[in-house]
Amino acid sequence: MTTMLDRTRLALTQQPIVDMHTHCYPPSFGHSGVGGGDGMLLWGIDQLLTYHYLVAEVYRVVPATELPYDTFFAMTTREQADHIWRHLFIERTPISEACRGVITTLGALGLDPNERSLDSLRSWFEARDANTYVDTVMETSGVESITMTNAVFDDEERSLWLEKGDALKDPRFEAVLRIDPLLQDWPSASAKLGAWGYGVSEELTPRTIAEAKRFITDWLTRMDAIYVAMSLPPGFRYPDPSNPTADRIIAEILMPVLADHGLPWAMMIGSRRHVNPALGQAGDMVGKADVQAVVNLCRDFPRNRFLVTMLSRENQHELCVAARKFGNLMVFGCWWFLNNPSIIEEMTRERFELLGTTVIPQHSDARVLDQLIYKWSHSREIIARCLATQYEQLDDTGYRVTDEHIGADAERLMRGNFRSFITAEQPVEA
Ligand code: RAT
Ligand code: ZN
Repeated sequence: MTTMLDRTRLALTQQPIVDMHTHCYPPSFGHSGVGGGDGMLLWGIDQLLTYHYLVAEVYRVVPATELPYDTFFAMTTREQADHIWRHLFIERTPISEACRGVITTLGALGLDPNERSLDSLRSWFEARDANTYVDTVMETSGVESITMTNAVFDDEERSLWLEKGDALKDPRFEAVLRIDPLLQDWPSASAKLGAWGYGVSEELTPRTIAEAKRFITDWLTRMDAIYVAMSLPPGFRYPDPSNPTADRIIAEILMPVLADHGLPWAMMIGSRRHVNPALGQAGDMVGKADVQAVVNLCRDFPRNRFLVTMLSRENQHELCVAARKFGNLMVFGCWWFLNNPSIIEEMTRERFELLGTTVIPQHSDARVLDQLIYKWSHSREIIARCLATQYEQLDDTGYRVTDEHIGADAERLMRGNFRSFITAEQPVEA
């Protein structure tokens, strides 16, 4: 007999996904090839193994007293991958989520999950062509559109856009203007804007405000960006009496420019950067943040829309309650340290119970293209289980849950809610 879970799983598997936040790029941004290189599209076994989540994990096994951080980071990508493979995959059982992800990915690509030789895996990846491989990964993962993170304050990325412009664009990928330094380090951000030809000074004069808006507009247009994103620390507050400059940047620059363009602001709140600076990208931490800041923004800026994810498990319930109060708030994803099955399950159930289907349950945050495969297959299964439970409970009341209901919900959750939120003319009234 076909169970509710079978029906839900089938609908979710058949539903193409819009992945609303990744760090993946099309081959036009240059690609790493197998074993390393300078391009921005990372793919293949060596990149999968040197993912910063796994760098953190290998330092649990071989501490810095045995392998100093700078020695590790001076090694080639291939040597780093050898080290991680040996300690996390050969000498131990790869049970962590990030380790299992590599195994899931290999299996889904038709490779042997029991393979112990990296050489033979490398040969398989070496035979792929990057451009065709993007299609292979999208088909295997069920992702129809990949949303990039386009950091304009990153010199490498900024020069690429200036040099190649439209030649970077690839219909499989959509751009997002990422501008963390604007709020996190205004003195240096304003100096950069000045150097890039905008009449911006550190003081928020009317001219600075107009020119900073022009900067954002120029880059939204250049990239065809579908929203603006920032990662924010746990201490982020709005209003923030200790940081009146940040309050003004939000109120006088960001909110008006986004309202004019009809685009949302994605806030990723709760990352405490560089608690162990020597670990590089792997050295960031989580901290509990302030949901009231989100509430204040949603209330004070009804013409704006906010896509919000928070990194601390402790913030999730309060964030769901906030979303019940404001139609211009869309909760998304199980971010970074929350992207683990036990927590995804808890958060997804909580969201379905409090918000029905008006959420974006997941984004992949993939940094390596191939990760789309495991991040989505692991999450899709959990979302299916959580959704099937809701349907079963409805079914128990005598309500008939049809395949049409299930298909429509799958569409909303995996694509439609995001698409309508980024294109909505006006926020839905609370
Ligand atoms: O999840 C990650 O890989 C983090 O390193 C961050 O990139 C985070 O997702 C972010 O976008 O800031
Ligand atoms: Zn990210």
